[in-house]
Amino acid sequence: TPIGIFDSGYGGLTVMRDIVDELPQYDYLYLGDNARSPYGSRSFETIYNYTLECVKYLFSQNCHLVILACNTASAKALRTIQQKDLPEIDLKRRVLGVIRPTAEVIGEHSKTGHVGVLGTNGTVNSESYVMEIRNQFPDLEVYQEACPMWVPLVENKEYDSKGADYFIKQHIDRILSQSEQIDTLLLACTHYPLLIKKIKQFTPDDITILSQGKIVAQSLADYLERHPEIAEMCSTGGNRQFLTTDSTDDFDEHANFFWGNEITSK
Ligand code: DGN
Repeated sequence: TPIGIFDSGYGGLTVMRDIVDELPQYDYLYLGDNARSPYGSRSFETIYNYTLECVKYLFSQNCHLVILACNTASAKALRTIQQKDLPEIDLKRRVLGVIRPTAEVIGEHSKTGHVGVLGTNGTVNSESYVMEIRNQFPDLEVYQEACPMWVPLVENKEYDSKGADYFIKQHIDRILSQSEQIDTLLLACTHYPLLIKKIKQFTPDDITILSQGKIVAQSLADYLERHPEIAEMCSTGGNRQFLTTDSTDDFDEHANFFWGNEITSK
């Protein structure tokens, strides 16, 4: 059975890229809910319902393990799905997100103990990162900034424009103004690594910028090692399949920017 990877749209492909690099042997089935994306500013109820529906779909396609490669879905829907829905659906199925693995290592990157989290409105308002990071590193100070303009900059291919300069500088300045001691900035959204060039341009050199793809991939590798019974269920053929809830032509046209190669979706 393939490992299911879910995202609200294209963004999860940046996470899947790193997962596939780390664990190329497995089969993967990606589902992008492009018809209803972006999730970033939607309500808790809506994000939860959409995410659950997509997770159930991946289960129906035979996935036993599903990764929510979307920060907004991980922030709003993961806990309820793990605690309430999975026991009702099938005790053997697993759904993992991207927030806990990132929270588990962020403290190792900071010397000052002051870290900044950049994400969508949904991710920031949920306070999920603040809670998860405090669980792992109780002494860490966590600052947050929602950057609602950054996803549209990427999706409209405006990442290299003057307009991008304005909005990227605005949010970097805002988060850094919360504390002079911040020495680590986490890009807690699937799209932000694609803005890395400009983010670096507006961030002082002594601040570490963390993307989460590699962190999530390493954490999944560790998880599969610790849970051989789940790893055994995941088929190893090196297949990658891509599904979208919207037009496959649009998906194929835009997805290569996130994936790095041509994609033919279904
Ligand atoms: N994939 C979303 C995230 O990581 O938060 C960003 C896109 C969106 O739905 N807003």
